Amino acid sequence: MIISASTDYRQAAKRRLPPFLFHYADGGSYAEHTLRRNVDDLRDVALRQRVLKDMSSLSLETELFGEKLAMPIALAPVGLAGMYARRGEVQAARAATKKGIPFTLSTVSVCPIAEVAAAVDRPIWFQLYVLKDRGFMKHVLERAKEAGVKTLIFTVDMPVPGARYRDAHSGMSGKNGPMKRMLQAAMHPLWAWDVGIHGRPHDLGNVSDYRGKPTELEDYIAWLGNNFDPAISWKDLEWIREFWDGPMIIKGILDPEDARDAVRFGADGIVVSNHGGRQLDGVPSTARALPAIADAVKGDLAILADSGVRSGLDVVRMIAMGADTALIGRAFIYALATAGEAGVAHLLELFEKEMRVAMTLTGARTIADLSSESLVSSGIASLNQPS
Ligand code: HOC
Repeated sequence: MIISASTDYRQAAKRRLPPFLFHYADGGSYAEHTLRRNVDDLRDVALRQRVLKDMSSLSLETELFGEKLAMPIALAPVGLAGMYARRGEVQAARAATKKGIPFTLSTVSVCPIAEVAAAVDRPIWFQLYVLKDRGFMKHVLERAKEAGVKTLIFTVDMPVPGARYRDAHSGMSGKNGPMKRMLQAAMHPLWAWDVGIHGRPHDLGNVSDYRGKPTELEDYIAWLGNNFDPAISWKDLEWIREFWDGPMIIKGILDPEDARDAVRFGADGIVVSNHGGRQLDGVPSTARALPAIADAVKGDLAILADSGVRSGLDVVRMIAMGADTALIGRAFIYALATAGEAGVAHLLELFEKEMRVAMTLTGARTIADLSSESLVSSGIASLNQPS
């Protein structure tokens, strides 16, 4: 069944990528219940159709931290995105910039910050994890500043890794991982040629830059394993503030009390997110969590939302439920893997068209016009009941 353009790109990406890489992007944690609910719950949010309202002029433009966005979408930080196409982060950043929206570089990218920032004429956003190695965190923050980054997304829902059984099966992790990955790469020569590795493993730009030596996937997995930091607390925000004076967005908020704490600790924004269902399986979908969080903190800081966004309709739904901007992750990764920059550009065009149709038929001329009034109230009410 075709649900959206990203479904088509997903199928194409599945054919093109070695399984360990496809499943790394596509998978979630444990039984992947939350991963599925993200998509299903959002799709079930019913839009309220309105007619005969002269919708001849329509604007998708919005503003965040003084930055103009052609539509309320930013590309989410995705670890290892540069393995999905040659210099993948550069290609995706170019597509986003040409479309007038921000691209967020993950800490664990293939391309280093300076390379991506230099490839586009709009400041990229940068995403940071809390790692035990605070020297590394400081190092990447300095590099981000030098590269002209203004907006920082600080991911806080990864004090421990989620149990990702798909990765263990596919070869992304586990003791036979290296052998499985090598065989799979050999069986996907088109991908190997496209990403330009020709049998060589990938180097992880920011990590290598810090360690002063190439960091290949194997090495990265070991380094990462030692670096998750369960001691993370709100105090870490104060530490980061010493190095960062630009807008700071806390990613991984699912509870209204945490959202209020983010306000109290001086965050400029939050991402309502369950990490795409990749961390704690069994937590609510973003669609279910967002309305209560928006009730608690709307207007006090910027609200971004991700997890489950697969179409322009989903963006409209997120905005109507209280988000200011939606982040898209898997959807752009599938397009990037299939057709590089052109694929991401095409996907963003489709998202824009879908948003235009949805706004025209819900009677919203501007992004500010989208509100709970744009939804059929029973849709939201039923979503707010525990499932
Ligand atoms: C502490 C570093 O977010 C994922 C990504 C990358 C994880 C790196 C964590 O796989 O969900």
